[in-house]
Amino acid sequence: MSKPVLYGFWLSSCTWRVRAALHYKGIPYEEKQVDIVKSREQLSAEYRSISPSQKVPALVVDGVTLVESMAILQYLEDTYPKPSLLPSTPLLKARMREICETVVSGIQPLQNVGLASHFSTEQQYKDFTKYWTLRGLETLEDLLKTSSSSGQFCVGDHLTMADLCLVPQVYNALSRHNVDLAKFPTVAVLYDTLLKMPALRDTRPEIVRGKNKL
Ligand SMILES: N[C@@H](CCC(=O)N[C@@H](CS)C(=O)NCC(=O)O)C(=O)O
Repeated sequence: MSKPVLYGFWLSSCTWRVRAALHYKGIPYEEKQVDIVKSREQLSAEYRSISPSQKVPALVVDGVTLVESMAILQYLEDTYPKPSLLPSTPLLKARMREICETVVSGIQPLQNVGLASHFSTEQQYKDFTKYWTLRGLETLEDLLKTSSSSGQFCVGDHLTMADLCLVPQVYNALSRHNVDLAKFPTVAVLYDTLLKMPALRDTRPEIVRGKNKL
């Protein structure tokens, strides 16, 4: 079977979730860059034939094309169960999904680059995206105070999908809005700790940019 091909963008938080899962599970893959910012390649007919939503990521794996980062993570979990990205108990799984949903539904779509052209000015877009980023971080701070018993992972005692959602979104908050993480101490500690883990450290945007000479 040929290597999975990840269609993504180096700076995309949704792509980073999948990249980190592939790395964590030790699955060799090739990443093809789809420039969603400058040349907006996601809007081409060619890319639409890969992803009907014209967004990244998409993963070609096992002879099929999968879209939606959380569906891809679950497929990888089901097909490569070790090491697992799921906690062991029903409660921890629910806690993990609380964190995932807060990021995946409550923050990322409200700061997506695809929204920019729907605002009259760039400042309006920035204010809107910053507002939802800060609200999301406030939510995450409170949720994580309860769910992160170890202080090292969002839930439980190993890496889960929640961590793969949290880190790229916080990275985004810092790089786009220069958010003061002192206001979110639990998030800040987790972010620093998790970003040292190879699955996240070695798949971060600047590494991908360097590899692809972007
Ligand atoms: N729910 C989707 C969201 C995908 C998404 O919004 N991707 C962004 C990058 S993180 C994108 O491709 N934006 C380009 C656009 O909307 O035109 C997922 O989790 O995969």
